[in-house]
This record gives sequence, structure tokens and C-alpha cells, in this order.
Amino acid sequence: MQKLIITAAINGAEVTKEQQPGLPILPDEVGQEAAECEKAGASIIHLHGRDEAGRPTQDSEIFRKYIEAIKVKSNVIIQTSTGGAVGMAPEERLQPVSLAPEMATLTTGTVNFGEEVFYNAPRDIEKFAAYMKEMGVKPEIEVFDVGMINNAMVLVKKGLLSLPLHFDFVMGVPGGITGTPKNLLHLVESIPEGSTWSVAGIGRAELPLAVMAIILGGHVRVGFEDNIYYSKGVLAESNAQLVQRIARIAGELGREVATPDEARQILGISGKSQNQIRGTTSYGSS
Ligand code: KMH
Ligand code: ZN
Repeated sequence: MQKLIITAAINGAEVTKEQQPGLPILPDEVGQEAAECEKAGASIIHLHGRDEAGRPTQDSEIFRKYIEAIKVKSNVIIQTSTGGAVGMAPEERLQPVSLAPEMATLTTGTVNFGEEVFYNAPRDIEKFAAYMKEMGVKPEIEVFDVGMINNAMVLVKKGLLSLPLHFDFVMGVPGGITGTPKNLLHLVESIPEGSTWSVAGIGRAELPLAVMAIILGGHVRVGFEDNIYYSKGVLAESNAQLVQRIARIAGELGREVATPDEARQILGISGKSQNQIRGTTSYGSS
């Protein structure tokens, strides 16, 4: 079995400091949190942008500062979000890809998101995939429901995505697929052979689905974007605390945890393009 890749989704776009006082927002906080998550066993940091007031933003200047702060203290793979927050325009969402991070997310379909709609029109998904390809960025396919797997395969047929794909099953968003063991098995059985996958269980679905992934040979995402609690009614002290619990359980189940360089190897990331700051691109200047 492959070593376990743990992703820490440290800030997200929806959680507030009022809900979780440990939420990292400023570049120094993000850099420090990433380093602590790496120490606890994370090899990927999934990043959203926040302005100084904590509002979600996909401004590439904010991402540039985050990336610089992370690189000073750790060797983690930086995975920038292209989901941003519900309601953001596609052009805004795509901005951090101009920085050529090692990875970025790609949601391959539209899904209800609580009372709102996380809108991903086919033409926008194609644009996102094409831009990631141009920039040498490894996409992580965010799957909020099973049809999104088929949509990703359409992009493979069009030459916009290359096999093997890496999927992240986001399970338990109100409006998306429910976070049950049966649904996780169905998703795992629906992806092409040779793919890698992780699971991000939302709220109370986080821990049981993570344990299933450890046993099944998948990978795990935890962090404040998905779950602010350590246990029922008890806030987590930090993202690192959530990462450490997964690393400990994996150890007890006999699954070794991957370092960032081992995760690069598993995911087929060369490391060459990481965080290059490039000039003007078809989507704006960096
Ligand atoms: N904030 C959600 C609407 C991603 O990062 O790519 C979308 C999201 C997915 O978080
Ligand atoms: Zn996200």
C-alpha cells in the first residue's frame, strides 16, 4: 500500500475566526500553521485566500505572500484552491494558478452548497483545466457528487487532463454526496484504475471516512475548512492537532505517513514548477 498522504485544509473560505479562533489568516499565521501541520504529518497544504479582515479572496498577491511564508518554514506541497467562495467569478477563482503552485483544485461540476450553489459550468471547468495544463500545475479533482467523476473523464478525452488522475471526495456538504461508508466505496469503485484518491469528510463525517481511507489505501484531508471540532462540541486546538490524530491512527493501523517528497513521487509531481513566479499569462500577470 502507498504511504498515506495527509492534506491539511487549513483555512477554507467559509469558516470565521469567531467560529474557530485558531483559523490562520495572515501570511505569518499561515506559514506557521503549515509548518506545524508538516511536523504533525501533513504533506499537502490546501489553501484559500483571506484578506486582513478575514474575507475570502482569490487575489494572487495574497497567495504569493502565503506561499513565501510557507516556503520559509516547510517543504509541503502547496495546493491552491480554484473553488474560492461561492459566488466568485471564474476569473477571480483562477488567479492563484498564475503563480504556478505545484497543485490546484478543479471541481468538475455544479453542486448545491447549503442554501447556495457552487457553480461550475462546463466551459469554465475546461478553461481552468487548460490553464493548469499550460502552467504545469497538477490538478486535484474535487468530487462533491458522483457525476463529477464522469465529467473529469470527459476532460481526459478532450486532452485537458492526463491520467492518472488524483481525486478528492468531498463528502457531507449539504447538497452534495452524503458522507457514508457505502457512498465512499461507490466513489472509489467509480474512478479509473491507477487513480489516486483522498477523502475530505465534512464535520462529523471527517474521522470515520478518514479511517476508512487509511484502511482502503486512499489518502486523507482534514482541517478547519472541513471541520473545526476535535470531538462533539469541542473545538480543535489547531489544524495540526487534527493532522496528528490521523497520523497516529494510521501508525496504529500499520500505514506509514508520506513525507512531502514521498507525496510528490506518489502523485507524479516533479517539483520543478513549484511556486515559480511567472510573468504575464493568458489570465493576467503575476
Ligand atoms: N469553498 C467552496 C465553495 C476548492 O477549494 O476547490 C469550494 C471549495 C473547493 O472549497
Ligand atoms: Zn477548498
